[in-house]
Amino acid sequence: MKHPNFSIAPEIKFALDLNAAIVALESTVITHGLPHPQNLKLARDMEKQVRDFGATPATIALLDGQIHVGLSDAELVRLSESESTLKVSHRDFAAAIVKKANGGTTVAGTMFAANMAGIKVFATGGIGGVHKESAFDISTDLRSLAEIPTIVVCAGAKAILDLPATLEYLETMGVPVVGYQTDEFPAFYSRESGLGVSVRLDSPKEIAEFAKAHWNLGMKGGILVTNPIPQADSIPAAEMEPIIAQASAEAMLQGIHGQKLTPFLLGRISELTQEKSLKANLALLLNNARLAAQIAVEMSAKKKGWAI
Ligand code: PSU
Ligand code: MN
Repeated sequence: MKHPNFSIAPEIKFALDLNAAIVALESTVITHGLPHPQNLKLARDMEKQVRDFGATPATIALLDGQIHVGLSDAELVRLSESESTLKVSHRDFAAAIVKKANGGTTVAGTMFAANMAGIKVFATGGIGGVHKESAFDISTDLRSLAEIPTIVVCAGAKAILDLPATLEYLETMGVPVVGYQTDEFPAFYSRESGLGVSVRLDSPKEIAEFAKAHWNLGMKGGILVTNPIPQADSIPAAEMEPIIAQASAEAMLQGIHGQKLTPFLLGRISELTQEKSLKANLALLLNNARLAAQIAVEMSAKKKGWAI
C-alpha cells in the first residue's frame, strides 16, 4: 500500500510481502491511557510479547502528522514523552495531518489504519462502548467494529461502561463476540460480568478458522475476541463496582465528557485502587498481545483460500 500520509516501517513491509504474522497495536493507551514511564515500558513489553509468540508487532501512531505503521524504539520513546498528543479516531486523522500533530490512535483509529495497511489482527486492552454517564456517548470503536474487517483482541469492554448496552449494540451491528476459553463476556479488570458471548472458542486455531468462515461468507465487519484477564491479576467485579461508581460520579460533577472521559476514569480508578487497577490493566494488555500473536500465526498459515 502506497499513500502519501502513511509510513509503513520496512520490517512491516517485509512481513506483509511474505504474508507473515503481524499484530497491530494501538497507541491511545500509550498517549492517554497510562502514565509515563509505565506507558513506554508497556509499549515495549507489548511488542516483545508479540515477537516472542512468532509475529511482528506494528504499533500504529501519528508523528508530525504522518500515520506510522510500525514504530522504531526512538519513535516509541518520542510518542510516550510527547505532551500535546491528539487522541485520534476516524474524524481526527485529517486534523492531525493538517496540524502535523503527534497522536495516539484509538481502537477505531488503529483498526482503520491497520486495515489500510493490510493487517488483520489487532490487540488492545479494552474497547470503548456505551458510557454509563450519557446514553449518547457511544465510542466510535463500536461503529468501526461493525465496518472494518479486523480481529480485535481485548479483555472485554472497559468496566467503566454500560456493558449490557455495549453488547446490544454489537449484536445489532452483527459483530461476533468471541469468548476465548470462556462463555462469559469479560469485564476488563474482572473475569466475570454475568453477560454472555455469541460464541466460545478454545484455541487460536479455532479463532482463525472462525474468521476465515465469517469473511468467506462475504461478511464485511470486524470480529471481537474477548480474552479474560489472567486470574492472578484480576479484581473481582464486586470490588470494582463502588470504585467505578465513585469515579463516574466525580466525572459528572466535574463536567468531564467526550474524549476526556475514558482517560479521566482510568486515571481516577488507578488512584482509588492504589494502582491495583493499573497493574491489572498492564497484565491484560500483555495477555491480549500474546493471544493476538498466536491468532496471527494461525492465520498466516492459512493464507490460501481467504476471501480477503
Ligand atoms: N484499552 C486500555 N486503555 C485505553 C484504551 C483501551 O487498556 O486507554 C483506549 C482505546 O484506544 C479505546 C479508547 O479506543 O480508550 C476509548 O475511548 P472512547 O471511550 O473515548 O471512545
Ligand atoms: Mn466517548
